[in-house]
Amino acid sequence: MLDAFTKVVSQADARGEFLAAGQLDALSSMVADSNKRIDAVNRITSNASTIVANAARSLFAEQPQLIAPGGNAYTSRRMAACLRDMEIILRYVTYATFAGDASVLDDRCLNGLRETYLALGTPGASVAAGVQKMKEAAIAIANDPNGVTRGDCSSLMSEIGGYFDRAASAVG
Ligand code: PEB
Repeated sequence: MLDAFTKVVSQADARGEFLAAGQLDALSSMVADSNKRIDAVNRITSNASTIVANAARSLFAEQPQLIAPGGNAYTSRRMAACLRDMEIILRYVTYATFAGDASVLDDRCLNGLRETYLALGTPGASVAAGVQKMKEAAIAIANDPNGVTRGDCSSLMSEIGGYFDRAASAVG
């Protein structure tokens, strides 16, 4: 598991080079903007159950076969597993956002997930659709200008969106 700092160090070390000025600049602007990052993580974290529940509700409205008898989220056991999976993915997205690096998401959540869903007979494309819904909801909450110091969060939001896209394309 790497963060934005250890990632740069490990890449430089692999090449036997000192840290480059451009890398230091990028990290120093990340530090300068770190309150935005922590606010975003905080907001997504404290709204996690709403984000998961609304995304799942909207997924089941669009794909009602999932909750019909024989569907992949039919029975409360499978429904619970589905909500839990969405929550796990969202949790790893918050870790990646905090770390500023996708490796924790890749290594501990997405690695092998497609194969797991194949083996379970769970439709990966539906999981991906659920992840996209969480992305919209999470970004709407994290990017809400009310109640925080206003600033430009566009690059942070696209970074966060990228972690959701990565999760969706790992299973979809
Ligand atoms: C991944 N999901 C399921 C299982 C595992 C995961 C390992 C099998 C074991 C179990 O049932 O608990 N676990 C999960 C994950 C990590 C992990 C992400 C990462 C670290 O350790 N069903 C649907 C939707 C979708 C869904 C499309 C969006 O209809 C999910 C939610 N996952 C789903 C379901 C099961 C499951 C298991 C229904 C149960 C499958 C079954 O037993 O039939």
